Amino acid sequence: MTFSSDDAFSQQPFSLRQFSLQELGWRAEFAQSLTLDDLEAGFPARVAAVHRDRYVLLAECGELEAVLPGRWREDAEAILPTVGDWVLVEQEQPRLLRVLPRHSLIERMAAGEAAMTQAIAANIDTLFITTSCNADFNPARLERYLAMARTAGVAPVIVLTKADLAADVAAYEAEVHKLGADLPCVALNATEPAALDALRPWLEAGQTVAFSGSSGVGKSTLVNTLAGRELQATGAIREDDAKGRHTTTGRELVACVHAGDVAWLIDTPGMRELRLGEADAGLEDTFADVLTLAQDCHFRDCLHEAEPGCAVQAAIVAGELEERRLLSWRKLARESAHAREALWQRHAREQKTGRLYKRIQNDKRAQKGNVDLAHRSRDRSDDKG
Ligand SMILES: Nc1nc2c(ncn2[C@@H]2O[C@H](COP(=O)(O)OP(=O)(O)OP(=O)(O)O)[C@@H](O)[C@H]2O)c(=O)[nH]1
Ligand SMILES: [Mg+2]
Ligand SMILES: [Zn+2]
Repeated sequence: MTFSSDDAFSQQPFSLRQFSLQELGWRAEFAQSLTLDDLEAGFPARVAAVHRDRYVLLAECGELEAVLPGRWREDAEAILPTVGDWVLVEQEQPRLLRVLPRHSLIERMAAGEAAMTQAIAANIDTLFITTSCNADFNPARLERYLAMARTAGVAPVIVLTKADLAADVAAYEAEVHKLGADLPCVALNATEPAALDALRPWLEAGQTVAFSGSSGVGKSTLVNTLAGRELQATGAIREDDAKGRHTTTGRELVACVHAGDVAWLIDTPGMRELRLGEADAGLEDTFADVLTLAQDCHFRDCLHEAEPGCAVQAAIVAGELEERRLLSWRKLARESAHAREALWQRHAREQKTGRLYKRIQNDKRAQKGNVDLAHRSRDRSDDKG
């Protein structure tokens, strides 16, 4: 972890550079969640990296490591910290006390059968949805990322890398424009320092941004360019299909210092597949065109298939809406509904097991109480005797 070369501290090892709470991205709303007791017991720090139960943290006193209390892992309901989180650390020993309320959380459904969400990053202001001006470009995948970002309360920006290698960058930009007229889109060469100027509007002091997208699109290359140092490993892509080799495997906060301002970058591993969690809120924004048209359908519960008076189908026939948009919305809405149902069922199951566990504990305690009482009455009768 280091900072860009235009900063006076840039040649110092990271641990020597200390950041103020403001520089680390601290906000008034985090302070409001702390009580006087909290501040007596601990101090705030930001999670820079997670290695199993070991957390690398950045605090005003510098970089430190802390561990997770064991009981957090056992508690299915516990909120486990992720990169970007603010946590309270015990004064006496490097142990986490709790996670402060997040202003945003990017998450997806975890791989595997269990209905679990996987946190990607917390307290992010902007998600740079990264794709390349080549075979990686896929509007349906971008819509997936857009829904994820907006559900998380994070502003999305589409970053088109490898503009230096493409014959017609404007064609890619035009495709992005179809996903929303107001959606910011930046085409760049991730290996060139000019990329910093292009992304600077989102890198103001105290801002935190994350990069997501498929393997090989240049997320780590961009992070290195913005940080001014080769911090993240990068890897060449396959020539035939432009696919990357999954070079990055972890997530980490990297400082981007320019003109004395500090912003924070989070590189992420390229995703093979992004399965949406419950994402209805994000889908509403991402498919505003489809949903606005749907308000004019004759039937309120129109499925936009072959119903008479369907405004969505009429727009497709008139060439005003791409059929691809309707199909994409339908697919993601189904996925979101499925995730909501699965998460709800798991929650209900866990509550039930939780209640059962508590009842067993209570029964045990009650039995123990009876034994204690029996002992006491026997003691008393002994006294008498
Ligand atoms: N010419 C050119 N090459 C680029 C650009 N961006 C990335 N590359 C190259 O693309 C390859 C993959 O870049 P990485 O930064 O490793 O990609 P990544 O998105 O971090 O990939 P994962 O870590 O596997 O998810 C490297 O060889 C980079 O040098 C760009 O804008 N222009
Ligand atoms: Mg990478
Ligand atoms: Zn309809």
